[in-house]
Formats: sequence, structure tokens, C-alpha cells
Amino acid sequence: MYTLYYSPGAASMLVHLTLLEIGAPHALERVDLEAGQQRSAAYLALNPNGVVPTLLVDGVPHGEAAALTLLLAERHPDAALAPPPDSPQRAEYLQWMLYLANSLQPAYRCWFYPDQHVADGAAGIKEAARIGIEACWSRINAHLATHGPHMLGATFSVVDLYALMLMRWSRNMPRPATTWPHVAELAARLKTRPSWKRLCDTEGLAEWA
Ligand SMILES: N[C@@H](CCC(=O)N[C@@H](CS)C(=O)NCC(=O)O)C(=O)O
Repeated sequence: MYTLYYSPGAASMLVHLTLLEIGAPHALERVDLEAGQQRSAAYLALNPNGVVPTLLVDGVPHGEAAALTLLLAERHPDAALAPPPDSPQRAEYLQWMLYLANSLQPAYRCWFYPDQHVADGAAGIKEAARIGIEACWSRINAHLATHGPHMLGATFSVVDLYALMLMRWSRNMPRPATTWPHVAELAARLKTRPSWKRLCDTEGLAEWA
């Protein structure tokens, strides 16, 4: 049994989507980020970083969206959300998961939380983040143009779910991810999956749904 501590549309979305794709029974606990609940003593005891997601796995709390997704894909191989360890696609799978986790997601954190990085100069941080995010989408678009339609070609995987969440985060940026045509095509394809509709309904997401 899993319990996901989440906030609508936040990094927890990746874990939520993965649980829905697996069909794994799970409970949801909403964390009110605007009220600062992520900094409460009770929540910090679960996640000392004070962020969502946290996933209780058999009662034990764990953090980091990408790591949780890798873990879930591994624990539920029948869901076929990741190439198995002996698959020729395994290296590419790990490469993209880490690319999204190392290069793209942290740039969004700078975009959305520039004040946490420097006391002064938030505009410069945001501009650097924007440039980094757009460079990543250009790179992903070029990859999809030749190796699509999914991030792993014909194979749907959690890499696509991760990309979808990160695409959504760009919706109000100067250049949304879906202005790159192959990225837009992937978004449209993924949005037809039942897991996406269920996630939007459950998290109450109306924008970019
Ligand atoms: N590296 C973490 C980052 C998670 C993260 O930044 N979560 C944001 C929401 S998208 C959050 O909880 N923000 C609240 C805060 O920083 O106070 C992960 O991937 O799990």
C-alpha cells in the first residue's frame, strides 16, 4: 500500500501518474503548499527537504519524484513502465530520466523559486532558468523528431510521464514546451491516456488539462 503526499500540479504529479498507470492502490494526502504545510514539523519528519512528493512505501516515507518513479516502475514490472535491466533500451531510459531530473527539473525550481537562490537578482536567475529550460525542450524536440513518438521511441514509459509533467509547468512561461511541434505531439498523445484524465479529475486540474 502506498500513501502519496501531494499538491495539485506539483512534482508529486509524476508519482501520482505512475501509480495510476500501474493501477496500484494508494491513498492521497494533500499538502497545502500555500499555507506552508510542507514546513510543519509533522511534514518535515516525513520529508526533511520540505517539498512534495513524499511517498509512504509500506509505511516508510521516501522523497524525490524521479527516484520514487524509478522505484515504482521497478516494483511493478508487470506494468511495463520501464525497460527491464537487460533491455537494450535500459541505458537510454536511465539517461533520459536523469536528464529530466538533473537538467530540466532543477531549472524549473530556479524559475519558480528564484528568491530561494539569491537574496537579490531574482530576475537574472529567472532569465538563466528560462534559457536552460528552452534549451532542454529544443533538445527533446530534436530527439523526438528522429526517435519519437515517445521518449523511448515506440515504447511508452515513465519518461513520457515525467516529460508531460514538465511540459505542463511551462504553460505560462514565455515559450511553453508545446510550441515545439514534436513535444506538442507527445503531449497530445499522452493526454489521451486514462491516467491523465483521472489525475486531472482527482487533483482538480482544469488548466492545461
Ligand atoms: N527534487 C524534489 C523537488 C520537489 C519540489 O521542488 N517540490 C515543490 C513543488 S513542485 C515543492 O514542494 N515546493 C514547496 C516549497 O519548496 O516550499 C523532487 O523532485 O521531489
